[in-house]
Amino acid sequence: MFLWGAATAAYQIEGALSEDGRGPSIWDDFGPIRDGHTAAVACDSYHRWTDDVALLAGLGVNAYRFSVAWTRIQPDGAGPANPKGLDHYERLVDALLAAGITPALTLFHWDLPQALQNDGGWLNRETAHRFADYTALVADRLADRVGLWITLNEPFVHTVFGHALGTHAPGQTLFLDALPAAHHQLLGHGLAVDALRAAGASSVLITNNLTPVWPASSSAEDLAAADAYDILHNRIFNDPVFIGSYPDLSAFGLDRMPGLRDGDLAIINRPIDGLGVNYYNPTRIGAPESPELPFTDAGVEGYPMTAFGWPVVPDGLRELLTGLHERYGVPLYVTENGCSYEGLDDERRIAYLDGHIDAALAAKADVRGYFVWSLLDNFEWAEGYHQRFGLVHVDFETGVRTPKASYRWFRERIARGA
Ligand code: IFM
Repeated sequence: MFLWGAATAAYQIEGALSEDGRGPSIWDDFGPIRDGHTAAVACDSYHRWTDDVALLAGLGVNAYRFSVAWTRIQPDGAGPANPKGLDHYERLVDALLAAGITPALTLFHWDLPQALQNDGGWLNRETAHRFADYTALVADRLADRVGLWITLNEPFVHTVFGHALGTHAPGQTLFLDALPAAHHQLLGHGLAVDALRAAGASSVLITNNLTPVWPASSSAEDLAAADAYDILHNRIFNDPVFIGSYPDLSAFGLDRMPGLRDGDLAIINRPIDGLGVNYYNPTRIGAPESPELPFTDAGVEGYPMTAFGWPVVPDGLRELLTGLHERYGVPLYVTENGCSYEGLDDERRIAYLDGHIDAALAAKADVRGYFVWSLLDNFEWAEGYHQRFGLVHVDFETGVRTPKASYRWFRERIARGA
């Protein structure tokens, strides 16, 4: 069955940051966030989750991708489960199943327990083991009902924005010294796969944020720079999972992946059931202009832009999925695709989604699902509430949800089938 879905993430929609024993996460006090916005209430989905399920049922999707907040399960990132946290997600899962919707559960969508950050966060190898412990707690309760498990969401973005550039929590500016955070997330992924299998989980994915990389020209310098960027953005996060090795990092002056120890790759390379692909736009790369990095972002021009300033290139999704199929040969799920635009009559979102769905279905690849980012307008990280990605408008003063034109369009598109 092809999965038609919508996606969200706990920190972006739930609010209720101090309720039912939830512990602090690295995002709770992070700043700066545009206009000082906070996720204290967000979409209030911790309280309004039945409204969300009703919206999903009305949309006609057969899958919902959401994430579990680690700090609701283990407030300090270790130790026994907080029953109220597990109960919350169990109620959600059961309500989805009752509505005929497959739960697609992401275990880590960036809201690391602050207590683990205090011990070094993902730069500390121990965090990978804590992640596996947390995974086991969730899987022991829900493995019999969750149809699709996603270990990590976008470890590239969490590494680069959170640890290299500091624009996301935990706000570190380590540049290439951030790479151990990538390796430890991937190690955590592999250990979590073992925990999921032990609990009887069936379908397990990792979700990566991926981009087709276009060289700015056919010069040798631009081609080499594009290759280096492809390694950093895409292959570091895919190759060890599906091939069992890291790509050559010599373009970054490294002879091996920082943090890598004997035996790690066998864990990271545990067999899984496919790759989750989050696609937003291609990247155009030219030769380096400074000695720090072996590439420069040359910008994609000549395409319409979303409100976020991201180029709209539907065919990039076909190119990406086809290339992933050729390199890895695994089932692919588009676990996020969408755009930020204002307004309830969101014709530009409809055009965006229509073009990207056609592109996904045209790929020469085994594509098994497509999830819109996002069901709801929500807390867009450092942008606060400024970027609206939802099929459903949320009034952040009142929590009132109003389906947009794109919601009605997506329902009809789903009914037409894959
Ligand atoms: O909102 C984010 C999401 O959390 C991860 N993928 C990209 C989305 C849009 O920026």
